[in-house]
Parts: sequence; structure tokens; C-alpha cells
Amino acid sequence: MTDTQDYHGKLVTIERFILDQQQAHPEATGTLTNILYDMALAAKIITSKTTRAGLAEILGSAGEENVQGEEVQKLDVFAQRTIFRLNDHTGRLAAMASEEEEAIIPIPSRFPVGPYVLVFDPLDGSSNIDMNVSIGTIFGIYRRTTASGPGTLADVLQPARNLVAAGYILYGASTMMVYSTGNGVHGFTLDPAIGEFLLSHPNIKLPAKPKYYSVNQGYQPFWTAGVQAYTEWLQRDTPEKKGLSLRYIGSLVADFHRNLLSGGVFYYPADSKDLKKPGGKLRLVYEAGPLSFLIEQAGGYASDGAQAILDIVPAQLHQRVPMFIGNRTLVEQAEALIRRHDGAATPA
Ligand code: AHM
Ligand code: MG
Repeated sequence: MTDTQDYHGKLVTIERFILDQQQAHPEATGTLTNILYDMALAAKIITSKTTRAGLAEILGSAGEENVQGEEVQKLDVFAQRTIFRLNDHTGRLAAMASEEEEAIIPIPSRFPVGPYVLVFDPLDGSSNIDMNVSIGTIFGIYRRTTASGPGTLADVLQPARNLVAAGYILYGASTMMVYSTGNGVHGFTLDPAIGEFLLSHPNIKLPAKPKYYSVNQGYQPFWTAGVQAYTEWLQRDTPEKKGLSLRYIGSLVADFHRNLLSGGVFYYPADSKDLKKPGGKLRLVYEAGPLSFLIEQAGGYASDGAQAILDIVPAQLHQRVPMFIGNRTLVEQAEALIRRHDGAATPA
């Protein structure tokens, strides 16, 4: 196990940190390490575009389009292609799956396949881009379950408890990459002057005293009685906590990151607003699953209102799931109030 205390006061790049973690596991082949490096590189490349988002059209119409003969790409498409291209040829993955693609993404047949699968949301919260609000990338890495050949959907449809690594990249005032390989949650901040991620948040643990609750309260009329009661409970002083303040950015990575550092709960419950989305909005495989893995590593808990999200076996790639994620006491209270007010079968 890496003793993150060793790093106190030292300049530690993400490469060194990941390598040190690998060296604590003599049986490791380095394959997982290299996938994480590739995600860090993807983060730098995507950052170079997201920080110029407002300029894309100006630059495009000023000549970029003519010179390159192609249209300025939408940033989410750019992020998707960046992650795909960095990972398609390395021989480390058997398949990928992304929010941007309907089916799983095979490794092109001219390249070798490897032992892992990568699931990702290349640019979550992309409706915020035009307003210069933080956005993020979410990813998870599984060991494939099939023995050989091209990866299959079955390799991807695993419960998040099977994740061997998960993380996110936050494109905010700084770019951060936060990840876990099941040995704590560690955060790195990109120093744009040197182009390196430096260890800034070793071994993140949720603060015991939560500060915030995060939900789109505009949907309150469409919530179940259980979710209404839960929200009222969060707002009140109770023996477990002081009444919480509301913070909601509407960008999952940014909301999650803030609550991870401050303590609190984020929820996107099932509601009756859109009957086509009975499971809420968020996706199990590449949004809720990886973040649930991280929150447990930070001492918290994630639930769909009835059970641990980590235990849900996905039936479909783009399946939606209600999500309550944060400090364990807060999430367990959501389960209790939903059970009491909505009955055991809800909310999915
Ligand atoms: P997206 O995957 O289409 O970007 O949507 C996901 C986003 C999350 O980042 C955020 O938590 C949620 O949608 C916000 O939804 P709403 O506007 O309904 O509150
Ligand atoms: Mg998304």
C-alpha cells in the first residue's frame, strides 16, 4: 500500500504516483498503469480545447475551418475521439463503451486486444460549455470477463463493485484528475505552466460533517413523497447534522467533486417529469457506477434509493439509475425515507 504521507511537501507527478502504486503490487503488469497514463494524457488534450471553448467559433470562422477543411468539432465529439484514439491501438483494452456511442466500441481488428474494458462519459454536462461552467469526464476500468477475442457487451455490463479503477477529470478553474484503483481516492491538479498533473489531494476522505445537498430542486413537484420528505430532512437541524445548504451546478463531476471535498449528498432521483425516464437521468454504467466506486473509497455510499449502486448488474449499456451519493448517513436516510413513504419497490 502506498503511504501517501511520504509525499508530504514533495512535488509528485501523476506518473510517479501511479507507478509507485503499481510497484506496491509486484504481480501487476503495468497495463492498468498505462491506461491511467493515457487518461491523464486525454485530460491534457481535452483541457487544451475546453479552455478555448468560447473561441472555437471565432477561430473556426477566422480560418481554422478553411485550413483544415473540416468543421470545428463539438467538444463532446472531440473528447470522445480523443479518448478512443489514445486507447484503440495499445493492446490494453478488449473494448470501450461511451455515452456518445449507441453500442460498445470494438477495438479495430488491426490492433491487438487486451485484458481490460474502458467505460466513459467523454464530456458530461456538455450543455454547460457555452456558459463557461465546469464540465467533466468520467471513466471506469473493468477486467474483461470473457476469455479472449474481441470484447463483448457482457464484458461491459458488470456491477460497479467489479471496477478495478475509476475516476473523473474536472475541467474547472483548474483541471483536476481524481482516481482510485481501490486504494483510496487521490486528486491531481494540472499545472498548465509545465503541463503536468501534480498530486494535490492525496487520500481524499469525505468530511464527517456534511455541508451541502445538491439536487435540481426545480423538479420538486415531480418527486415522490419519500424524496420530498428527504429534502425537508436535509434542510433541518437533526441529531446527525446541521441543516444543509443547497448547491447545484448541474454538472455532475463538478457537483460530485465539491461534495467530496465538503461533505454532503448529491441526488438525482426518479421523478414523474419525464415518463420516458423512469430511472431518473443519470446512466449506470459510465456515470453512476464509477462515481459510486469513488465515493465508497472516500468513506461514503451511493444508492439508487433501495440498494447499493455498486451491486446493480446493468442490463443495458445506457441504462438510467436514480442516484443518491455522498456521506453514508445521509444516503442511508434517503433509503429509509423512501422505504417509509414510497414503499419497498420504488423508486426504479
Ligand atoms: P449529460 O450526460 O447529457 O451531459 O447530462 C448529465 C448532466 C449531469 O452532469 C447533471 O448532473 C445533470 O445532467 C443535470 O441535469 P438537470 O439539468 O436535469 O438537472
Ligand atoms: Mg453524461
